[in-house]
Amino acid sequence: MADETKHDPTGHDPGTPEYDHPTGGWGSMKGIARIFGEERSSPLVASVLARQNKPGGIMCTACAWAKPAKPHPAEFCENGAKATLWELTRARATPEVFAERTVAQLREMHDHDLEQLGRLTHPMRYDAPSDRYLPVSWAEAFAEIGAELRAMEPEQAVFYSSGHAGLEASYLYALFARAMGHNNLPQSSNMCHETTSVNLKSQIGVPVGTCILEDFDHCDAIFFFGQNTGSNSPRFLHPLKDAVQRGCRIVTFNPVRERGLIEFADPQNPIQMTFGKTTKISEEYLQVRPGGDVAAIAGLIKCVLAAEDAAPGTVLDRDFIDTQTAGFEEAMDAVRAMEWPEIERHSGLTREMLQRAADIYLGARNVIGIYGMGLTQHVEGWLNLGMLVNLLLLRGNVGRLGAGISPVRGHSNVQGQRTVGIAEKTGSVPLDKLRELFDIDPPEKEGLNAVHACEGILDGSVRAMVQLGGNLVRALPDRERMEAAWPKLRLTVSIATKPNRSHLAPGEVAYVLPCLGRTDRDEQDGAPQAVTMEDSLSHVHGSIGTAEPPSEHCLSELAIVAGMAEATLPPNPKLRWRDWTRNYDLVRDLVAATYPDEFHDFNARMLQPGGFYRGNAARERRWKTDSGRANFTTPTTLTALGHDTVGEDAAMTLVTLRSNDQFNTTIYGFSDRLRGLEGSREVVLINRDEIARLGLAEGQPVTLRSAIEDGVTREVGPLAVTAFDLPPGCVAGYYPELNPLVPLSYHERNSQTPAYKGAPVRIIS
Ligand SMILES: Nc1nc2c(c(=O)[nH]1)N[C@H]1C(S)=C(S)[C@@H](COP(=O)(O)OP(=O)(O)OC[C@H]3O[C@@H](n4cnc5c(=O)[nH]c(N)nc54)[C@H](O)[C@@H]3O)O[C@H]1N2
Ligand SMILES: Nc1nc2c(c(=O)[nH]1)N[C@H]1C(S)=C(S)[C@@H](COP(=O)(O)OP(=O)(O)OC[C@H]3O[C@@H](n4cnc5c(=O)[nH]c(N)nc54)[C@H](O)[C@@H]3O)O[C@H]1N2
Ligand SMILES: [Mo]
Repeated sequence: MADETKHDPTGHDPGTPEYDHPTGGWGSMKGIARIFGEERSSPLVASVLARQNKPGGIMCTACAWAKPAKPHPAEFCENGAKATLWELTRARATPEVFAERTVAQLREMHDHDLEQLGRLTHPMRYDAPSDRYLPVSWAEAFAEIGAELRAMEPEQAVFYSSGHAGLEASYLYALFARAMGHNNLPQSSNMCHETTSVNLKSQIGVPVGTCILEDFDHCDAIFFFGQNTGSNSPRFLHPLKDAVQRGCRIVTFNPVRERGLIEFADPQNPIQMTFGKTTKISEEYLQVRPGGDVAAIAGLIKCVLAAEDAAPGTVLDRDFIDTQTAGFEEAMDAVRAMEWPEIERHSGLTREMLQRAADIYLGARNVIGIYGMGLTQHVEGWLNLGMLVNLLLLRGNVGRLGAGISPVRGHSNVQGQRTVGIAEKTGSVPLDKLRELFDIDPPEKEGLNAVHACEGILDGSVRAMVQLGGNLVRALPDRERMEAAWPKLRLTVSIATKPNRSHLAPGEVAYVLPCLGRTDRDEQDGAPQAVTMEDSLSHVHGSIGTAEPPSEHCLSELAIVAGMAEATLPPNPKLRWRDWTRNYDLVRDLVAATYPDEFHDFNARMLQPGGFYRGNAARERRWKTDSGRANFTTPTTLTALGHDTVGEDAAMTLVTLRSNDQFNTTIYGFSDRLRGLEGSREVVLINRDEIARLGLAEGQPVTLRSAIEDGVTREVGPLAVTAFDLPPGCVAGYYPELNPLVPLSYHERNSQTPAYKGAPVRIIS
């Protein structure tokens, strides 16, 4: 089925991509300037950007990369600036804008144009007879949402959050769910790093990475798997560049040659900017096949074991292995049993390439392993992580300065929301504390994650979906099935800054509630309020918005959560929603009372330069695992894919990518500058030899069809065949356009993270 939101503003034929310029540099400045022009941002922009990611300033609304204690003069990147400008637009999606269009007409608009309507200004309620959103008062909205939620069983409601909202609103949102009687608190990380939260926990006892910024000053080598720094966490390029300049060696595994990991021109460095001098980032860039990291790391481990066999007692950290780990022998036996031809076939890399990479590992005293969606969004994602942890454990590269594992998180507060209780699993939530603090009876039963919530929407057992940020209808797998099921929900509520696709699949009772963004001034009782977030490296920062709010009717996320909670729950003198809304310090006191080890003196510490560190047990070699040690993982297969790719008739592996011009489902524009792809997102990228092998021609329109046969036909097209430097056997294209091709059932084994990087598809010409 063709995507109804096709959009090619320039009519440009994507052709063959060529981009050989470094990341950063003047190109990134132009990217910012274009959004600046287009977005009609307010004149405040310059002052807001100047405060971005500085102590006491505004923490970036885009990614979760760390905020250093000593920031650069401009501590923001191209994409962080775009996110800020997107939020500071002067365009307004007013009731008049909604009055001019039916929801059916809005559905004809491209996602890019939909968000371009601007900031939401009024609470809106869907009116089915006119097929329009009409303005309502906050009092009416809260009263009806409360009545609807009270009328259903608590477990029929799902409270989703995208990782934007601050720790204060998030803490109250989770409290609201538990006071109501459910743990249905799925989060964007269910589609993202849930693989990390679940599997790192069982492997090394923590659900997050072990590194802090200081480690990047002391590492000798970095092994980089499936994370596109140049587009998705560009500020991380600074410590990477500094590390390289001090002699650290970087090895990258990625099917795509991502510019940011090849070379970098520092926009903060006038000499690099003026003379075009750049820093080469990766010493070895290995174009692994999608899902081939298991085999690639198996190859590295075999090389390490061979080195130890050749010089016993000199290579492995035996003391560490013997005293701190479990499962070494069994895991290593399984790796030794793997044959090189199989390793080469699955990884797409030669033994020589892997030996060169292993030599870098062996030559380094301190090694950091970095990863992103390239490892997590696979059926056997647990094994991707398990193999990376195995590699690191062999030489004691976890829990000491300059070494460790570092997942690069997505949304700016995605990690923190989990920390303060947004969790469908109650294991790490101090329910007793909640009982004691609030006289409530929080349920112990595990709630629904994103995939389970979708199953509930499909089978009718879920009746309400509240979204604190985000755009689930676009972000989820199996989009066509989910979009069709959404309107059967009794209640849909979206707390959002801008209109998006999820608003166009209204439930029987549907509200879109406009909230303040992080850049906006948030005053309560005449006093400016701060909100807080936790970065990828577990540091917590305060953020204070200063921009004029888009309308007097926008409420803060915290006020909206509190308003809904008050309207839903029976009166309870310990649930002081109104007081908490007036003063966020009180909410931080609650967070501190609930999590005293990590958040003591929260109010006093939140504006500390560089943020305050929440600590990490694995970093101190305290292993909170079942075995009480760091666990080696025994590999059971050589690929992270859930399907086979051998044989003439084998399905292709679909990798869904983010462009450099989007933040998740928010499409800023149509330039994927760093990959040399311009003009259209309706493309399927294929290796040139594969195009010939399959008898296709460049530019030819084709349809992709899912190769999972479960009675559902999943197709997207037409997509223009575009030659691109990729390993054989795979195709790539853009998220979210290709989401209909990923079945809901095709997910990581332990965490149900959708396998967005490894779904099997066929090309239909
Ligand atoms: N500008 C911008 N910044 C963002 C976002 C955004 O959309 N735009 N999104 C935010 C969010 S929520 C997240 S989670 C992060 C996502 O950031 P990343 O983790 O970088 O996620 P992706 O861009 O989806 O894919 C990462 C890389 O994985 C590679 N890859 C695909 N399959 C494989 C594989 O099997 N093995 C290996 N080794 N590599 C593979 C791809 O080529 C790609 O370079 O970024 C955050 N930051
Ligand atoms: N095929 C494929 N699908 C994927 C992925 C992939 O790599 N491939 N990646 C997955 C990943 S990693 C993630 S995290 C999810 C993302 O899924 P989501 O987090 O659900 O989606 P976003 O696109 O980040 O949400 C964008 C919307 O958030 C709202 N918004 C923006 N700022 C704010 C704010 O400050 N407050 C509030 N309340 N609302 C705000 C705006 O209305 C905007 O339209 O997508 C997943 N889907
Ligand atoms: Mo994400």
